[in-house]
Amino acid sequence: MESLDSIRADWLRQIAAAASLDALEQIRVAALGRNGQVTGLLKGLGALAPDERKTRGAAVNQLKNEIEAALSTAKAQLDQAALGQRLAQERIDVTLPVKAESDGRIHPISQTIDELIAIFGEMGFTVAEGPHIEDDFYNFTALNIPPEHPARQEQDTFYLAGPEGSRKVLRTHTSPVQIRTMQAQKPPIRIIVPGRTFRSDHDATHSPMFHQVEGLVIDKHIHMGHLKGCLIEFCRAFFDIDDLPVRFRPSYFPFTEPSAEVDIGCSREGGGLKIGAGADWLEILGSGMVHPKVLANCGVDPAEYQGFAFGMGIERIAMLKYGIPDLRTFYESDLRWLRHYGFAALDVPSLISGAR
Ligand code: 2NL
Repeated sequence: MESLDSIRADWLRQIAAAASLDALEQIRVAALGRNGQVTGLLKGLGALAPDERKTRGAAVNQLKNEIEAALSTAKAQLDQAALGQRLAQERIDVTLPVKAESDGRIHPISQTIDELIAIFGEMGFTVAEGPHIEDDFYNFTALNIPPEHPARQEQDTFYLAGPEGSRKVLRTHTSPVQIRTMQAQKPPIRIIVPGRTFRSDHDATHSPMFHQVEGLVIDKHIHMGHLKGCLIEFCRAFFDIDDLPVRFRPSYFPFTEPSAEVDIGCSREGGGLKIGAGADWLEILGSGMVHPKVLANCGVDPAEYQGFAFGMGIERIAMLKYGIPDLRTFYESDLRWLRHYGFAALDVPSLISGAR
């Protein structure tokens, strides 16, 4: 009978030499399969005398175990090698620049929001977001907007049926997010809230869905000087004009006191609009010191904290900065328009390359 040692040496040599998973599988079948050599040895044990069967059986089983272990080690090595080869072949460099001929464009609304985040981010603001469907309390009541205020009328606000006979609204401004932030966080607070807003209004200069950004700063000693410095800085950074004239004009909002509209210098000579020079003024945003009632409505003590807030329409400032003449084109998904007014993927706003 062939010695088990030479059988072992033969299989281990074959296993070590196997160059593929297929070759390894063939070896396994030839050794341990139904008609394999080692299986045959195990079957032959039955014909032996009891004493011999015991010693020979232990030796054959050990041979079987050694071959199984060698097969499994060899399989793991071949698997590893196959994976390494695939990884080497399929390697992609995710840091390579986007192909110049790519047709994709960043929508001017997205680009403008990214610019706002870059500018206010430099000043220490973070971005907050919240739901589009709101309660009366967050959209109106907390903001000191009285029940008879025109904004609460059906023709201005989209009302929805809520659960159990309650009433919901599509937010008409992003202020509810600031209300939620004041309820949830202790000052100091410094946030901007860009997002979609909804009003029941549709004509050449109004869309039922549009975008706003609002800002909120709350701390112990915040005053009108902080409001003015912050918003002058913003206007100059956004329009990329260092000496852009900025004017604060008294105004009224139920949620701020005092309130101020912010205008930038421009010229309308010759029919066109030129930002940054001339004798005319252009309204850019609304602002004010947060009304003490609004602070109290959110659980912030107005005797301890003060703050300022501001808000502006994103479509409007995008149209002014990028010379887009018609509001309605923002939402038409016209690819020719997007190729003209859109931005390349790598045109990332930063204050080093300019916010454009
Ligand atoms: C505009 C004017 C403004 C605010 C928004 C605000 C929010 C809270 C408290 C106080 Cl939670 N104020 N927001 C303040 C002043 C003006 O927006 O013309 N928006 C398009």
